[in-house]
Amino acid sequence: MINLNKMGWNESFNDQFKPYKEQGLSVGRVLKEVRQQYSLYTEEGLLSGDVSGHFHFTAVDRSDYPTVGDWVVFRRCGDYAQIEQVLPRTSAFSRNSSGKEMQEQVVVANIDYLCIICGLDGGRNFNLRSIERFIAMAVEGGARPVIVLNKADLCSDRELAMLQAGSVAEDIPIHMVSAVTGEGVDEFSISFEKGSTLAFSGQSGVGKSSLINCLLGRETLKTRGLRESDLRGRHTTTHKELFFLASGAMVIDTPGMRELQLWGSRASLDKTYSEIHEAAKRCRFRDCTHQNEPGCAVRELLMDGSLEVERYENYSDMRAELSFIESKVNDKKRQQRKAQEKALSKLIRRSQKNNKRK
Ligand SMILES: Nc1nc2c(ncn2[C@@H]2O[C@H](COP(=O)(O)OP(=O)(O)O)[C@@H](O)[C@H]2O)c(=O)[nH]1
Ligand SMILES: [Mg+2]
Ligand SMILES: [Zn+2]
Repeated sequence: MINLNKMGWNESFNDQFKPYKEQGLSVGRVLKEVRQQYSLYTEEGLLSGDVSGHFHFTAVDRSDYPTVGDWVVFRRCGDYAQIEQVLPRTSAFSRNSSGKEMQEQVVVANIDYLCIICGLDGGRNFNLRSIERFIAMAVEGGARPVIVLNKADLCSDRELAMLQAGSVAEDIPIHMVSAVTGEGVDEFSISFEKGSTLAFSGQSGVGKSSLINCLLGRETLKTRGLRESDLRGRHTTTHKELFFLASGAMVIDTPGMRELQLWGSRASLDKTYSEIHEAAKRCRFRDCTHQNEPGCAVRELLMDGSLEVERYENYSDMRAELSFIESKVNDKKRQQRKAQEKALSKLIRRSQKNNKRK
């Protein structure tokens, strides 16, 4: 029997699972997902499976479906797992799905740390504004952000890189590593507790898969050579997958994304931009957008130079994006509520008619 605790199983998952256990169902963690086919790690080893017909029927949103990192309840049919439930997530890293419709896409679930991987190869793989977006999404989803500056071997001024990274991230750990020379990788790996789950995120080409290979000490993941012309790595990771590290932690590789499409609410910016959040309390208007209102304390920070213009602009852009998402999500909820009310009143009318007939 495999001990689930090594995979991050805990008391609270156990409590959630109890009623299902009594019905003779089993539980496992999703290690891999390829087109809705799931690999599960269970007490009895690896199983593959997919969601049951009942699951499809009751799922409302894409985010209801299992994703890598999820704990799922399943019915065992021989060597096959029929997934019936996703246990409530303790955290999630989500983005806005790339489709037309605004929808939450849960990239990975139940992660303790979101590692924001950057590449110090002099290109656009080290971008403070992009780091800010990832930090906001880590906070939004309930994971602790960690900054990883990879390709240290290519960096001519490490001190400067550390300073720059530190400027966007108070109190966030920063690691300087190289997946090629292996330096910094051990220190990085031992900084996470046994049984904790990390997710690697960041643009494609920053070295996520290389770093995981380095951590695993073998060539498990495919990586590909750089195109000399633009320093960008080619996109080779096509699915998410969870790996076990010798240190006892787990790490999930994710396909890179050119730009992180935000998901969540404006509140997720408060921790990322704590100095703006603090100043905003002193703005004259409570709903100040910090654009051109009189008595705006945030713009005062800008004027006296204590808030960088780029940082402020990134904040404003993200705030606008998140406001838009919030309003769309509210619209959707309102529509759903309306539909429910309509169905309910129809039901009531019908029963009143029936009563009259009696
Ligand atoms: N010089 C150097 N190259 C690296 C390092 N890490 C990754 N690379 C290279 O960067 C490219 C992209 O790496 P990959 O792991 O596929 O990036 P991913 O898209 O984030 O998974 C590959 O050519 C790697 O060999 C590093 O620490 N130093
Ligand atoms: Mg990759
Ligand atoms: Zn203001």
